Amino acid sequence: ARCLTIGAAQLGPIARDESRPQVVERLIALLHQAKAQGCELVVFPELALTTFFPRWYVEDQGDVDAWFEREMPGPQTRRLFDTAAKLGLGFSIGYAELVEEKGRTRRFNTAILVDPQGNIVGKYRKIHLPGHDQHEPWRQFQHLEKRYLETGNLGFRTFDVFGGRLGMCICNDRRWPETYRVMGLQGVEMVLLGYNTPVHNPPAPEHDALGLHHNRLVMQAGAYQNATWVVGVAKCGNEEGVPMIAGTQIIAPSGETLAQAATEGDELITYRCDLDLGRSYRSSVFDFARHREPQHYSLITAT
Ligand code: ING
Repeated sequence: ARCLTIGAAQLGPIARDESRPQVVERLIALLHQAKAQGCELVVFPELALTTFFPRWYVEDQGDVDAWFEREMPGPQTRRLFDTAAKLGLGFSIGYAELVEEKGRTRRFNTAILVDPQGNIVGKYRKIHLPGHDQHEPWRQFQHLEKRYLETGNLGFRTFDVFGGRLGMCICNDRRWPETYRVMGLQGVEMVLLGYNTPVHNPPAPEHDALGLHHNRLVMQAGAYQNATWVVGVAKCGNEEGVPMIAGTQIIAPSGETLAQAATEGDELITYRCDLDLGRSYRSSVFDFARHREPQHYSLITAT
C-alpha cells in the first residue's frame, strides 16, 4: 500500500486588512499541527493569502493588484516555504498570481504544489471562473472573478510526486465533471482542491440551503467516477460580512468521505490515504479502456 498522510488545512475568514505576514503565521500554525499528526502533505484553500476580494467592485487596478503575488515565494511568503521545508512537509496553496508573460501582464487564480524541499513541482491556474465581469449593484456582494482574473492556460495536469500521481483544481472547477475526467484519463490518484464558496448565490437564492450538499456531491462523484482521492479544503466562515460554507473533507476513490471538518475556522483534518485504493475501481467498473465509448461523447468538447 502506498500511503500518503494528508493534512487538509481549512482556514476561517481572512479579513481585508489582514497582512500577508499575519496570514502566513496562521498557515504556519497549521503546518506545525500537521507535523505533529504525522502528515506528509498539507492542502491549503483557494486564495489562501488574502480575503476573497472578487466579492467587491474595485475600480483602481492598483488596489486590485495589492491582492496579487508577483513572485512565489516572495519576501512575505518565504517563511512559509522555509518552515515547511524545515518540517519536511510538502504543501499546496492557492493564491492570486500576477505575472508578465510575453510582454503582457496576466492575472490568474493559481494553486501550486510544493515538495518537502521547497521546490514548486506543480502549478495550476483556475479554468472555470464563476460569476460575472461587470459591476452588478443589485447583488448584496459581487463575484467578479471573470473581471479580475483570466481563464487558466495550463490545462488540467497531473504530477508524479509524493509517491503518487497528483492533480489540482480550484473551487468552481470541482462542480464540472470534465475537470476530474481529464485528470482521470491521465491516471490521477489524488485531486487537491481549495474553495471559497459563499453560502448565498445571488442569482439563485433557492439553492443556498443545498450548498453543503452540492459541495459534497460533486467531490464524491468526481472521486468515485475517476477512481481518485479528492481533498477539498475550504476558506470559510463569515468573511467581511459574507458567510462562506465549510465542508472541508477527504474523500476516497470509493466516494466515501473519510474525514471532515467540524468548525468554520482554522482547522486541520488528517487521513492516511492509501493511493492504491483506486485500483479496484480502475480495473473494474471504471476500466476506461474496456468500458468508455468516446465515439458517442463528441458533444462534450463542442464549444
Ligand atoms: N466560488 C463558488 C463555487 O463555485 C459559487 C461560486 C457560489 C457557485 C455559490 C455556486 C454557489 O464554489 C468560487 N470561488 O468558485
